[in-house]
Amino acid sequence: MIEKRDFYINGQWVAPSQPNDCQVIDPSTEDPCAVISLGAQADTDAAVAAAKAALPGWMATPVADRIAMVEKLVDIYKTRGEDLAQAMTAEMGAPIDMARTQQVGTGIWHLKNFIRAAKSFEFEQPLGDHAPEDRIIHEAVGVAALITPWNWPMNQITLKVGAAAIAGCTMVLKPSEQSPLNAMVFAEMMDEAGFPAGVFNLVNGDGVGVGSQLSTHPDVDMVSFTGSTRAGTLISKAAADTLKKVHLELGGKGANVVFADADEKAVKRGVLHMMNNTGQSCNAPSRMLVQRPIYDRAVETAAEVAAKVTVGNAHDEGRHIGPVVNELQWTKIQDLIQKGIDEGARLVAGGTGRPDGLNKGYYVKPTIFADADNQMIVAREEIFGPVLTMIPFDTEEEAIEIANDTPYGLTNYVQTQDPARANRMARALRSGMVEMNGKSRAAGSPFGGMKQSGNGREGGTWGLEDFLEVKAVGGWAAE
Ligand code: TXE
Repeated sequence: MIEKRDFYINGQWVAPSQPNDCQVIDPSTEDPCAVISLGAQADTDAAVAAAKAALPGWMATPVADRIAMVEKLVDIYKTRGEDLAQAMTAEMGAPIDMARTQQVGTGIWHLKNFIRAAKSFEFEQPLGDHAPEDRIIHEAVGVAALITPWNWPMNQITLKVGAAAIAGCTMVLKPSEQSPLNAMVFAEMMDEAGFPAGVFNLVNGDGVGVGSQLSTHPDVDMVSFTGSTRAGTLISKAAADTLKKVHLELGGKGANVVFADADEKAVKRGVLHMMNNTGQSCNAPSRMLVQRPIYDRAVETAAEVAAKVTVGNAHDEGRHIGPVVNELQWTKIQDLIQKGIDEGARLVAGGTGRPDGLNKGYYVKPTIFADADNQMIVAREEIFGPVLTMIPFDTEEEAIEIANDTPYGLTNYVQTQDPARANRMARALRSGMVEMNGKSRAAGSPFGGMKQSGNGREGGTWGLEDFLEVKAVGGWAAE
């Protein structure tokens, strides 16, 4: 079994201040695959102190040099893809082929987008022609705590580390205790890239320990968090006493609005999108709203597509979905599927229990509910598993009302071949992102939510700005 107890603090791998072992469980087998340590206050303090000490030097490093370090990181990343993929497959159950392509690929993509955005970003600019002596300076927020989840771990880590590093922030990363191994490979890459000691630190730990120690720490200037709305609320409260900046990327309950004139692949595409990463994506299109004239056919198609989605061990190559991350999530998903049945949604594929032949491992049946009402629990709660809820609608107005009737506002989807309607929908939907007709957003597009899906944006220029303060200078002398 892999033993990785050390933390990366001030440019070195150091032993934890006190023993506190934690097993990492492989969800494909339910067996432990590694042991790590959970940090204590002394470890958090040491990491924050290192980041604080490194801050002035890193802020004073020219932006071009900071960008060059991230470019070096990209080169190293390309050589460590297999290590990252194997780690994610073992600890969070991403099927190996999908881990190699999607999970690993997303990290390079984000880093490259930050490099491109930073090269054209004006870190200093005049206020305007009317005020030649006024200058706007964008400078680092300071010491940033980066708290990340397990579902798209390299995606979330690079979105935060790439932006923070180029912005001039120093940082302490606390990855999810469910998926610490890929983060430790990433720390090795940061070390190899040669970031100055203290710029990047990693302390493993859980939410109540290192997570809340970082959120309350007086020397942490900002927390950038991705995870549950529950933890996001706790972090906001914990950070309030020191008034640190809090950036939150939380859950979602996206609507995928399929109009009667949608292209013929729309339903199949929506089901497969929902099942990707075993449904463990905050932007999953988990409510499919279908216009009445094509509703019955859409339900049949969805059930057929779900029945063909194969489930299997994440270490096996090939196209299938893996287990969900852990027993807690498995049990939560089973409860929610049962609630859907109890509330009277029509189960047309899947259901409770493990798929046939998979008696060990956190496997869930690809599940489709039809004829749901938007007030049912399966239409309101983020299930975070391979479970799709289908809801019929008649008019465009009704679709907008149902889609927006949720506490979340992350991503919504629209399927129609009427361009005017597509654009009306894009304006009417209350979410940080809207994607139409199977087209995803381009490189550098901002990722983030409205309402209880959080605040701030990640990726590209917007992601960079989240780690920057805006300083207004009056009386700037001409040099
Ligand atoms: O998340 P947690 P969990 C949603 C999804 C899922 C649910 C629960 O609905 O079913 O959350 O997942 C750290 N202070 N998402 O329990 O607890 C924790 O250590 C500081 C959506 O695994 O939010 C980990 O690093 N930190 C989501 C991170 O928060 C705390 C991705 C995420 O764990 C903390 C994951 C605290 N009090 C789950 N409590 C998305 N937006 O993509 C926990 N943490």
